[in-house]
Amino acid sequence: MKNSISEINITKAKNHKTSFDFLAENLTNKGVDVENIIAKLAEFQCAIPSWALGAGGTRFGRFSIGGEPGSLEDKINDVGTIHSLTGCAGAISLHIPWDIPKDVAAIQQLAVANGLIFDAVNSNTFQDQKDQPFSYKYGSLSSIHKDSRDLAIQHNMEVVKIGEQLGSKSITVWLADGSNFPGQVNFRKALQHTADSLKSIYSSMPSDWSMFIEYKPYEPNFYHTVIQDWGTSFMLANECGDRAYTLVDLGHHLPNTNIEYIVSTLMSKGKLGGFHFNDSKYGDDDLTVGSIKPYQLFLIFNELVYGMKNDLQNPSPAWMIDASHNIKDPLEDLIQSLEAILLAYAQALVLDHDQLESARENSDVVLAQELLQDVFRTDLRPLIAEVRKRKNAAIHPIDAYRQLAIRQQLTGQRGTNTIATGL
Ligand SMILES: [Mn+2]
Repeated sequence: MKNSISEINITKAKNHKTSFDFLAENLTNKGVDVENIIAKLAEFQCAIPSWALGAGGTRFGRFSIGGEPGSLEDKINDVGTIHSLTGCAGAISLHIPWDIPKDVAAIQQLAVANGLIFDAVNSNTFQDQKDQPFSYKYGSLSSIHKDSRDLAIQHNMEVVKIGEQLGSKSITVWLADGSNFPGQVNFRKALQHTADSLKSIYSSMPSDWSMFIEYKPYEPNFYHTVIQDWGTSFMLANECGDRAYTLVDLGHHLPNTNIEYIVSTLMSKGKLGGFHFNDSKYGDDDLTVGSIKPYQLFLIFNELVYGMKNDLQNPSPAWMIDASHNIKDPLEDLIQSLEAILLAYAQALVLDHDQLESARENSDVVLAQELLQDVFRTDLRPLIAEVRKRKNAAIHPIDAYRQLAIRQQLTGQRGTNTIATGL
């Protein structure tokens, strides 16, 4: 595929050079170190979850698009394709039990051949599996029923074991636990059980592993969610220990929440461990990153970039796209998401944070806004394209994907009626 991408790049090279040279000169004139930014962008890698490669939509109907991955091997190959085109999707995040590797060595080999590593593994206690002895209907790690709690703890431990074999170093725990009606559960007991269960899982992890605790305000429970916000996650992470962190998922906030402020607070306390990208208009819509609120994404990246430079107590966050819906070709959707992420990251890198700080110190509100919006309204896409070109990825990945007729090829190989395993 690399050869075909290079051939397509040749046809785009002249136009790209004109736009990049123009942008690079303008940025240099403003005092921006373009090469330094290119180097930082080139290092950025974002994990693709194994459940995002089929036509998704977890809540409602699915419309097959043809050529969907029917096995974990297919999914790894699809992420490999995205990585070849974009140069920034060098990791896959597995969801257990949807994607349990049968032959670990073969799966590892396939990942290496695709230039991929295994990022955080994800447990699933939000649905019962076939023949499960105790149900999660009334909760898992928080359940009032000890048998269900123990089963959920055991499952998380098994997920860590599978991750260990693959070289993962972290587990993400997202709990659907909560209640649908007032009076259904005792808040205090549910929270205490959750804390105790998480501590059991945490203490069983290898010493170089981290735990990411995800929060979400509502859904699938609509009255109360045990880990409803960053504060609850932060508190539980602190109770577990140094290697437990909060995970921010962009869609897991009530409308208009100031997510960039949450990011800033968590990083300053050294507790932002993982980050899930998506976009939303109303709730946890899981839309393509940057499709609805690109300015918010830029403001969030400003805090991430500030934190990565200044909050040295915070580890480098584990990045993952957590989006899935049912009308786009998922590979094109993921390529669009990666472009939006890199663009917001580039904008945040180009922003002169020292100048912004001095505007703040002078309470020059107007200048602060000017600085932010000047960067946001500068078209930095040629910068991202240049990073890809230097990595022998596609200057324009969507164009290349279509020119190479990748979906048609996948449909030819896998058939028109395949349905991705998982969701
Ligand atoms: Mn998530």
